Amino acid sequence: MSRAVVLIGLCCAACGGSDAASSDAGADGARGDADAADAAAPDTAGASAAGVLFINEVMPSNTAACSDALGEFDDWVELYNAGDADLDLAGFTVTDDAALPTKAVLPAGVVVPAHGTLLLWADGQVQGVDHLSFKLDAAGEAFAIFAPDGAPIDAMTFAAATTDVSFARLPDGTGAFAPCARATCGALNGAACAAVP
Ligand SMILES: [Ca+2]
Ligand SMILES: [Ca+2]
Repeated sequence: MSRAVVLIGLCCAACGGSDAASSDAGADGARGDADAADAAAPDTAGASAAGVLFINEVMPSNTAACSDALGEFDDWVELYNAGDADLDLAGFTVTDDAALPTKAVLPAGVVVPAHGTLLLWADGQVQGVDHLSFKLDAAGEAFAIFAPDGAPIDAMTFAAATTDVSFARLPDGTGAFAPCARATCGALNGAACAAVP
């Protein structure tokens, strides 16, 4: 509680520095006057993800829809952040097994941008922070995501999948899952999935 510390704090508060923003995680009430530094700092509070973060599209059988950075056509799950702040998913868990909610723990560096999407590759391969330790079952199963404290964020189940046809929410985030023959990997489902041939 030295005088120097107090002065530094006042300085940060006065200039709206990012240090102040990062120390008050979850201070959603202050977002109204957030500056550029605040907007750039992902929100790591699990509670803020509820009702904002959604499983948006899944593809359990992929041979031609889209490939990962290594050119592999693997299973994938698309997350959608309907909120106004980026969501840092470090410590969140995902699973395809209701009995194992912590099957895969998302590492640092997994961020879903505000009003944007993030693709997670369910390929069982060690190829980056956005690759999961398990694959999806094209015969049908489930996918769910939980906050670091175990609070359920979103969950869905899917029936047997047709190759290169995803299950996509319409509208994004809130709608029901329906087969989508024109999958939108990492992009909003929008109108592309509206027409099923
Ligand atoms: Ca892969
Ligand atoms: Ca999509």
